[in-house]
Amino acid sequence: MTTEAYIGLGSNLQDPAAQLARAVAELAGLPDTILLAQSPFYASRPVGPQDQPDFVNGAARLQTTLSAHQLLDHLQAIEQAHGRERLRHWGPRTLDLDLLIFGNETIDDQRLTVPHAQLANRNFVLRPLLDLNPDLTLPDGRPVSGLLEQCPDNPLRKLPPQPHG
Ligand code: ROI
Repeated sequence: MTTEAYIGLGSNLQDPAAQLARAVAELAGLPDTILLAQSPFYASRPVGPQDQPDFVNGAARLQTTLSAHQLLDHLQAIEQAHGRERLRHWGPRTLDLDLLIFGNETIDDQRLTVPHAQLANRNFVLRPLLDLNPDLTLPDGRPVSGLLEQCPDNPLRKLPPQPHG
């Protein structure tokens, strides 16, 4: 079965935009997966603890025959390869890859909550999703465009296109 999946990317350490560009290239290289599109990248102040650098965020749209859990395994392997350390909860990180949306599937188990639990509260996730697909809806039918209207506004600065990672 082929599924369209949306991945959220975030970083605020060690040249964040370059981390994201490299991660997008790595997503494009995953087995049984095609990178359909990548969003622009956006810089913003951290949501949560303020004593850390600004984040860069973006999103990628994939087509895959992997299962959601197989895809998660690959995302976690890419995070590890970027030297990810989670120093503290809601703290700085070299690379965060979140499985935001996986077709029309709703998943809630020990490893995975899809759609992502914090999606609706984070404009740095919703804005790039809408760049990828202005008509995107969640499995419960809610349009992502409506979520963005309701979402707290943390100002986003669109970055110029990055060289490929
Ligand atoms: N804030 C922003 N702007 N971007 C993120 O990706 C991000 N990720 C997080 C926390 C610390 C919650 N804040 C963030 O995990």
